[in-house]
Amino acid sequence: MAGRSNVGKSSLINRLLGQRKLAKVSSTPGKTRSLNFYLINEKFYLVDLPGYGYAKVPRTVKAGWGKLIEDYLQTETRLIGLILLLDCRRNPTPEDLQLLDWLERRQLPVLAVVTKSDKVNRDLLNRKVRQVETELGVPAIPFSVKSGLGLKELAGAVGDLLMEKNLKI
Ligand SMILES: Nc1nc2c(ncn2[C@@H]2O[C@H](COP(=O)(O)OP(=O)(O)O)[C@@H](O)[C@H]2O)c(=O)[nH]1
Ligand SMILES: [Mg+2]
Repeated sequence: MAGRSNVGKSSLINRLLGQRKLAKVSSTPGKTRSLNFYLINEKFYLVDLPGYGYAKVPRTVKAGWGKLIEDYLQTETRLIGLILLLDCRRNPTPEDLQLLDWLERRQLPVLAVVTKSDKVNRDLLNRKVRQVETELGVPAIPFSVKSGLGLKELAGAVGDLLMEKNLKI
């Protein structure tokens, strides 16, 4: 799972796994600087990549994060896919596109999740989902931890991915 700081990644992980405080939800963006591995049912890891795009982080630290993520995405042989989170009120950033670039040669499935969908009306949301699909060339689903929108679809998509790898729990 990847996405810029404050996109709602920790909230989504907690909601997806049904645990209130597994991943730390912060009001201070840019806090998580490492990869967090969650072993699920002793079968597979959900990997929480460090957030990016937080303006106050020094350039050298930013470069370090980029390298960390690039290395992980390009060399982790057990990686089976990427879920990229995007805020429904923002446009995809160069960093978001960079992640897809790093993965391109590996031809792994990518799913975009449009977060905080409760913050905009349905029309805007639908337009955003289509915009993301067109700009990024990957399927996108709207999601909200508040309303639960997209939760079933996301769980289903992850389940399908695992099933393909015979990792179905
Ligand atoms: N309204 C709304 N707020 C959300 C949603 N998801 C996350 N947030 C809020 O966005 C902020 C950042 O969330 P967090 O999960 O820590 O983001 P992270 O930095 O990507 O891990 C917190 O204040 C969350 O409560 C959502 O679906 N709807
Ligand atoms: Mg977080």
